[in-house]
Formats: sequence, structure tokens, C-alpha cells
Amino acid sequence: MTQRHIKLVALLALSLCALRTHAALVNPSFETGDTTGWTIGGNAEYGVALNNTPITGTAITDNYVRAISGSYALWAKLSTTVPPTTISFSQVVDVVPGTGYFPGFSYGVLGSGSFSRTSSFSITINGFTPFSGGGTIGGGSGYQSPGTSWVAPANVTTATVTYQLSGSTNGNLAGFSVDNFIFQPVPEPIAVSLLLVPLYLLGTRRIRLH
Ligand SMILES: [Ca+2]
Repeated sequence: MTQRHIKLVALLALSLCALRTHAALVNPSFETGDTTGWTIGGNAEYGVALNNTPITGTAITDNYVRAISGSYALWAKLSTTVPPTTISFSQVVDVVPGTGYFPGFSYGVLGSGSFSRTSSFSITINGFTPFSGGGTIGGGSGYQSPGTSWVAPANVTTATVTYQLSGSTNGNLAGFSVDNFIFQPVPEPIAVSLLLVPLYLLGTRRIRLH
């Protein structure tokens, strides 16, 4: 390896360090087959199951689990009948002050036949709720994937992120599938440019070799 190569590799490594972030959810899509890493709240019945596992005891015909990635997803039975049911998912992650992050997750109600169910969600970080909303889920419509942006304030190095989901099912239980939790850093333009410089230089070096 020439000195030039060593410099380029060092620059590339530096750039990757700039892009690297501390935030990383444990078990973000339940591929451990359970809820390892998560603190689950709320009063809903829930579990983790393989893709296509039936969710029994709900008002949705052929209600089943759909994993949006990997083999597993979490399922939860939600309704607004008294008592209303909710489920929340929390983790504490390390963050870099001043860095932007994208928290999000995916959920849906999967089954056969015709149905329409509404749901509401919120994403709370260190007690602040940057994003909440809801929507209607129809039969076969698959997942919804809400997400938002959040910038770690100065001096804040940990974030307690809580994703909450509740369902309105016209009085009947619906089995929700939940998967693909995200808490990703948003790459800063300067870090991206630092990464592109050595990649460009390596590219021109390779072209010259040909
Ligand atoms: Ca999964």
C-alpha cells in the first residue's frame, strides 16, 4: 500500500467516523423472536411471532402477523372499547448533541375481507412529543410508516424514545402488526462531503490504473 493509499484510507475512515452515530436501537424489528431490548408499556395483549402467524380472538377475518422485514414482527390487539387498549415501546439510546435523528416505525392490520380500522400513534423523546397522528387502515392496505425528525439539544447525550400505538376498531379488537423501529441519525452534509472526497479520489486513482 502506497503512502497515497494510506492517506486515502485514513480519510475514508475519518469520514465514516463522522457519519457514525451512537444512536442504535436494540432489536429494532424483533428478529430475536421476542421483545429483548424494549420496555413495553400499555395494557394491550401482545407477542412476537413469525410472519403469517394467525392472530386469534379479534374481529378481523384471517387476522395475521406480517413481518415487514426479517422473519418476525410484534403483534398487539388494540381497541377503543372500555378499557381502551394501547401499547408503547421504549428504549434509551445515546445521542450526539446537535445531531438530527429520524425516529419512525411501521404498523398495519393484515387480514382478509373488507374492513376499516383507524389508529393513532405518537413518538415521544425525553418527554417531548414531536409527532403524533393517526389514520385509517383498510383490508390489505399493508403498513403505515410514520416518522419524524428530532435534533438532540446541546448537552443532551441520551434520549428516551417512546413509540405509542392505540387502535380504534369500532368497538372490536384488531390485531396490529408492528415492525421496523427506526432511530437513525440524519447524515450531516459536511460528513457526507467528507465521505465523498476520498471515494472520488479512490475512483480517479482506479481509472488511472486502467
Ligand atoms: Ca422484523
